Amino acid sequence: MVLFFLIPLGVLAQKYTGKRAEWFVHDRFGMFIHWGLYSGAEGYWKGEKLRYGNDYAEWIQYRNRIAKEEYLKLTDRFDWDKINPEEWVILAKEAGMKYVTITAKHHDGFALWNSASNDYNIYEHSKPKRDIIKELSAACKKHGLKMGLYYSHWVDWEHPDGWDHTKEIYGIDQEAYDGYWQEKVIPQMRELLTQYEDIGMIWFDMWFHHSETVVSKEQLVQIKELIRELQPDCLINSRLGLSVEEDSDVDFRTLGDNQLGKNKLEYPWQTPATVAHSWGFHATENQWKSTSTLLRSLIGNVGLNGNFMLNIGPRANGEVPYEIETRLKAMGDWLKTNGEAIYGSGAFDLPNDQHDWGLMTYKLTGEGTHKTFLHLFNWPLNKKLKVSGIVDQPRKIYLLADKQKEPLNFDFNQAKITIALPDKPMNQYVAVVVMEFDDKPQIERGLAAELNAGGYSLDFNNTVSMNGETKIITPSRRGSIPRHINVDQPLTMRWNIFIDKPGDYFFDTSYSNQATGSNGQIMVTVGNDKLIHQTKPTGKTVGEANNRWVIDNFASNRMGHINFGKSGFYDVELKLMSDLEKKFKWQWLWLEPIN
Ligand code: H79
Repeated sequence: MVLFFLIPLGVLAQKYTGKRAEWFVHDRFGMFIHWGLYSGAEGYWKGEKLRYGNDYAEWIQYRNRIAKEEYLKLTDRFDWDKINPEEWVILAKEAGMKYVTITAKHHDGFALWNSASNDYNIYEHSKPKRDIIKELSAACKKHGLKMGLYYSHWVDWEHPDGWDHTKEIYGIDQEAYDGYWQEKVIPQMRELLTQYEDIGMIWFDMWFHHSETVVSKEQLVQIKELIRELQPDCLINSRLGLSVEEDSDVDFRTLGDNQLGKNKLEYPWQTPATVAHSWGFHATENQWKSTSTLLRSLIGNVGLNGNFMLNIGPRANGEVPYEIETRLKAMGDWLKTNGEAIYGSGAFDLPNDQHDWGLMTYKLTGEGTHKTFLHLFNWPLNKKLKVSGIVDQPRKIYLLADKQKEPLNFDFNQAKITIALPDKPMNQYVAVVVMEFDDKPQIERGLAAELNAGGYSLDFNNTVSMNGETKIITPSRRGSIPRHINVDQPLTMRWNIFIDKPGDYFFDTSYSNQATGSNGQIMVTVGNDKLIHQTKPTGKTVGEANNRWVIDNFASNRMGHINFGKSGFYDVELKLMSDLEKKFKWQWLWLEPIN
């Protein structure tokens, strides 16, 4: 008898997902493993540290110009009896990760499996003979995780005709490169795709489009077709050297190393990330990110429809550094309680970073419930949580960590939901508040959110319109000169705000005026009310002592106050006008109720 189980996976928020990538988009979180001969060097060679500020330990052979024969001697440092890939898989599972991608062959060209086509592999050089890919594949199967394989196709420092960056000096022959391709890359890909059952993804690592490299489009198409022939469901990432836009066989886009998402995308994408800096184990690694930083990266990516693949660099005895293990386990604990906000969740319609209390994710469940997840990185001092921009009333609000789903009291007013929070969050790192809706919650676009402690910060980030051509000057001198605009022509900006509590609000504005008297005018208009401010000199300030670090001061100035007679949407208009000769620089507008 065959039993069918219907598992509600949730209807994904993300559009344009190819069938193949559905599991990937749903699962959101995976493990990356960098492990190979370099793990035995630990970032040092003959007493010398790796020769490059970008301290990637897996690059030691290239950076420190190590000859192949000497590099291979690193096998002596491996504890072959102790290494157990199943432990990595168990850790991934404990961390709430759903797949494991290992460096089957990194740039050094050394294969972690019994490769019949090339004897520069672990099986030939370990004692007892080990086939790490086979062992990892079995462990993944046993524990229900998918296995992905990193394969360095472009760079190979072992094969005389593979690419290494020195060939920019000495030249490379296209025909010879194709020799490498046909005698190493293609046969090894074939082995990987046929010897180890289902492969979830092949993760390529060429961080340039092929047109900027020695690799030809034909060579990439050859690989791609081989994958599609042997494992039609296997995912391919964009570091193959082709973009998702130009080739629908490329299943997801890989951003730069440790590059987090900025914008919501409608196709699958991913950030490969490290817990510290290096990918391979490095003896003097010291840039450990905190657990909450890692969680914020995961949540932030999911809130933009992205994925997160977090790396471990085990040692030559197989051990995972304690700093990594503890963080991964803490993330897993958090996901045990809050996984619903990550797995099968994606971007909500409001900008992900609209609120100062944290980030949002969203899902439509299999039962037809719409859930918005509010991820709070700090429990608000006033025990209130303000959500701006949702114009439908939630049917229920509760803490995701609360098994009883005890409803939280809230106030709904047109475009503002104010939630009464309990005294303490129910878990560490990040607390998740769930808002449930019967229908997809509608939103008010372009609303400048009220800050959680009260007040509205209005600037170029949340303006709905800005007329007049101007350039936003990015922060300089280590941020001591903040982001601003030069008012060298009249400018008008507008914001859309929602006033929940009617009453008197004061308006402050920040600018820099380096003249001796007034050098312009700032005008705010709300309906029939106007505030006019003549700029005052703001003087200068100093960044650090004894550094000749003099900065134009940006100072907050009171403009006056305006009465908002009733609750509702308001249009705030700002006009900036400098005097002909002496121009001022403008930064922001702030309004806050007068208690
Ligand atoms: O396998 C790992 C690395 O060995 C390999 N890809 C990851 C997954 C890799 N090595 N180099 N690169 C990727 C590209 C490096 C780009 C860099 Fe930068 C330019 C590193 C430093 C400058 C941009 C800025 C990326 C990091 C900082």
